[in-house]
Amino acid sequence: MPVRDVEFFWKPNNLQIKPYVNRGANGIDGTLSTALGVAHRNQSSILLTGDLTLLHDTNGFLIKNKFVGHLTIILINNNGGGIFEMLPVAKFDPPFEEFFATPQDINFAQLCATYGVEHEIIDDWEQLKEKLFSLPNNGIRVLELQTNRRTDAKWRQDNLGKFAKGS
Ligand SMILES: Cc1ncc(C[n+]2csc(CCOP(=O)(O)OP(=O)(O)O)c2C)c(N)n1
Repeated sequence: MPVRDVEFFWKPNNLQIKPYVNRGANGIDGTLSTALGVAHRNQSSILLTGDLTLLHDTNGFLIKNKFVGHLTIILINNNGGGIFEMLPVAKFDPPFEEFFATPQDINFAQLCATYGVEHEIIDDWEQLKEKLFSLPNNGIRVLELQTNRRTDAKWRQDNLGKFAKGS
């Protein structure tokens, strides 16, 4: 959902941010490597990603020793595929959790430590803004926001229609 949320909520502005979207044939694979490729020898960059998408490509972190530049990864960790909560099948559990949401219960602090990547849990918006205000020049870091995919889906279902009608 992160890329869809950006489409819904990112207001036009003149900040000169260059967005890249890893869409391809809709695959979630390779997203981390794409972001590292974009950030390599370039401006400090930010990747906004879901947990399953990041997990699909964690070995992308192995380029770390050759990577020149900075990448901040904003990880929306809702423990599984939040996108599937938007489908009618979400009402049917089983099989929803095991076969659609596929939560992996990963401790990202430990995972990042394995790859020698910085990791931090973000608890509030002020903390996030502060972290993004001025990006470092080097290294890779993960800023993890823990969210609840069910609550988020309900919020979208309750509110997106209203915004579309402008009421
Ligand atoms: C290579 C590949 N495998 C599986 C899928 C099916 N798929 C689409 S979205 C998604 C879940 C993504 O989960 P996450 O990155 O945690 O984001 P969220 O849905 O929670 O926003 C999956 C498995 C895909 N698009 N590409």
